[in-house]
Amino acid sequence: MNWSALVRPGFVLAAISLMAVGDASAQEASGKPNFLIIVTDDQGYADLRAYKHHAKDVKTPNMDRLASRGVLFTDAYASAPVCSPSRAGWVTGRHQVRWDPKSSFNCGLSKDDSHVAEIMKKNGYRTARFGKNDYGGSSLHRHNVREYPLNHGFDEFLGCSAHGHDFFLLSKDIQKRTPDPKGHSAVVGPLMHNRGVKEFKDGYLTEIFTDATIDFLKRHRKESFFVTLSYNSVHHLIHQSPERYLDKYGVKEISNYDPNKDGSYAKWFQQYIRLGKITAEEMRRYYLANLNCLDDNIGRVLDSLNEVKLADNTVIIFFSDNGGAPTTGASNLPLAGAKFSLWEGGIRVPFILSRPGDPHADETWNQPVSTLDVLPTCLEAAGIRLPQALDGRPIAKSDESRDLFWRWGKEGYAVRSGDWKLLHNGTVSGRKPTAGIINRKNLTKGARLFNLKQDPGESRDLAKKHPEMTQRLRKLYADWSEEVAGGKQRAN
Ligand SMILES: [Ca+2]
Repeated sequence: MNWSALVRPGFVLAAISLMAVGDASAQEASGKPNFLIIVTDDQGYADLRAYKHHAKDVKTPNMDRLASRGVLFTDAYASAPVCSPSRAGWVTGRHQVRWDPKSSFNCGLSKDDSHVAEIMKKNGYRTARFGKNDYGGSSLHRHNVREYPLNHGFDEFLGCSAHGHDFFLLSKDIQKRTPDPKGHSAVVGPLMHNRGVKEFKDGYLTEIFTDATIDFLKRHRKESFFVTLSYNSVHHLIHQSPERYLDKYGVKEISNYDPNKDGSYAKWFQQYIRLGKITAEEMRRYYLANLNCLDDNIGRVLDSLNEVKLADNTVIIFFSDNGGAPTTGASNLPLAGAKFSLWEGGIRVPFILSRPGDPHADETWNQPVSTLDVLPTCLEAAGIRLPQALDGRPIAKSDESRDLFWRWGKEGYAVRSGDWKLLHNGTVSGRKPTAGIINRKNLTKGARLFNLKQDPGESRDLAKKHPEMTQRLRKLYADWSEEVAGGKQRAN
């Protein structure tokens, strides 16, 4: 398949329909590519080996394998620095502040915009989501809300709707015995499964989501499919990995939560999401163990695509929903900041676009792209007409011209235009961060201007040196704010 013409939908369809049909399944003959979207959780910018800037101690051979068959992006951004709004953005291709102007943890899905799964389903795709769903508080644990996958275009779902889930405790019994099984952002007990729930007496979430995905690929190999595989790895509780991974990284197993001696789950959970019981150095090892297991499981999915002979007709897009978190042991170096903030470390994420036969395979692109581009990129590759007024756009080479915007926290906002970034009221984590996180405590107040090309770590505020640029970016943000609030339309 020749993807060089991907910037033009008509050419894509022509290219796909001309491809050689080796293992002539009905699905391949239909000429539609399949889609597999792999979302990781809180993965650090330096925690992908394929990057030149990778952390020295990180190994991700399977993510690297994906990068080598696709394009790796150094300047890819999530639309928010935390899980829920970032996810609401990518699945609609619309910036989530359009329906959640205060930009909160609880944005939900837009009532007026189609979810990517709805569009895919309407166009004949078999759809499934495995893993973390998470559009914020008011939709958690409920089957009867628009935010539940089966109510917005997915045929199948196995996963959780919360920010996190215990990686091991997945039984009905533990749910019954825990005083607050849903009392925290992380939960214990069965997974949500289609219109009911499903318990697992043994098993590990990363492997369960992988197994479910592989099973789906095998069952639907003769149809066109759109699958999102949203791991909750490498989110807290980061210390929870299968023993063989802990052994490999030289850290000890910590006993699972036990309601008979640990009190509430929330209280137990809180002990492990900050440094204290676990040192910073140990936390990094736990993180690497968890990431290693994640990488192995991504490898299993890639192998299964080869096994069912669909690798040559499946577009894979891989990214993290936000930057590395301050206390999981993630590394965002050389960027500053972390999850929960609009410093680069909170919003710039690992991102791979892997298209079969892409002539740009194994290239690294430095142009700014957004997770809001995932939906339009998929639709264009499928030959589906794009909805009006998307904030994302199909990813194409040398598209340098766009401006990107973020809003978060008290009067917090950021704008990127070319190499310049304006950051207003950047915050830092109140918790002591691990070694891969730089906090710029002295630069948090007011408007700070950075040149990301010269200073990716946002250490030198140039606002006073370049007042005209500061003003230009302020104006861009003001215009954007007006537009997303329903005011004048602006060309994307
Ligand atoms: Ca996240």
